[in-house]
Amino acid sequence: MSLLSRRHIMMAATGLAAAVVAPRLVFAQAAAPAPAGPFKLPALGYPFAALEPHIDAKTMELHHGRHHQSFITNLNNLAKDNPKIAEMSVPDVLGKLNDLPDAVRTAVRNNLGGHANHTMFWQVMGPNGGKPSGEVLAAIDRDLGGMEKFQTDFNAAGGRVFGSGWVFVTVAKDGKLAIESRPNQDNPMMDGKRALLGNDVWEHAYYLNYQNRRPDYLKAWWNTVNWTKVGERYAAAKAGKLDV
Ligand code: MN3
Repeated sequence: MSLLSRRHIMMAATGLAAAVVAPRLVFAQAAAPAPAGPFKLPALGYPFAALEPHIDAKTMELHHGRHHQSFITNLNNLAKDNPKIAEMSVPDVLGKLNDLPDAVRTAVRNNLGGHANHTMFWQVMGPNGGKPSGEVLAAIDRDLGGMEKFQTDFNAAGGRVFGSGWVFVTVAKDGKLAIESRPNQDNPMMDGKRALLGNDVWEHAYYLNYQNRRPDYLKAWWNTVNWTKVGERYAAAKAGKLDV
């Protein structure tokens, strides 16, 4: 066989191999994105590594891209037969879970609660946190006994969550703050309140870096809090305009 014809056969074989492989690649690429739907994963707003060393990049990548994305995917599937969960505001759906059909109530509670909790979580963190000031600092002094007591009490409440859940600072309709924990993906909107800020104490939020040392994670987390954003959330909550 001449060199030329041998090359020809090899090229043909390569082409054949590419033709066989190509559809699988197309399939893999098409399968990866979330199914289309009204719910979208909110952008993180900062790089995965921005909160290091307090929260490592891998934890952030998995937490945002896998855990939060799974709530979005589930919500888009739920919305196919229950479009109202996307048409109504998040506080309206979570505040009236009893209005939902029995068959989907728990799934909406978990997945829309999870979506709301994580959307808030990404917002209240950031690389340039600053310090609390203005009205939110005054409210912390008034309702939570000042910053030092507030952080001590919040960490203690987060440590007491048994299993999976969240520790929040809630805002009532009159602007009053309180430290409250919730199990699973429950959110203060389910009780007509709003989360000013909150920390995720599910193990996936800290296990890669802190393993069983949840108290260390709770302490370090304060270094990630974006107080500018928390101040904005407090103003929005008082104005009745905090939707997530
Ligand atoms: Mn989480």
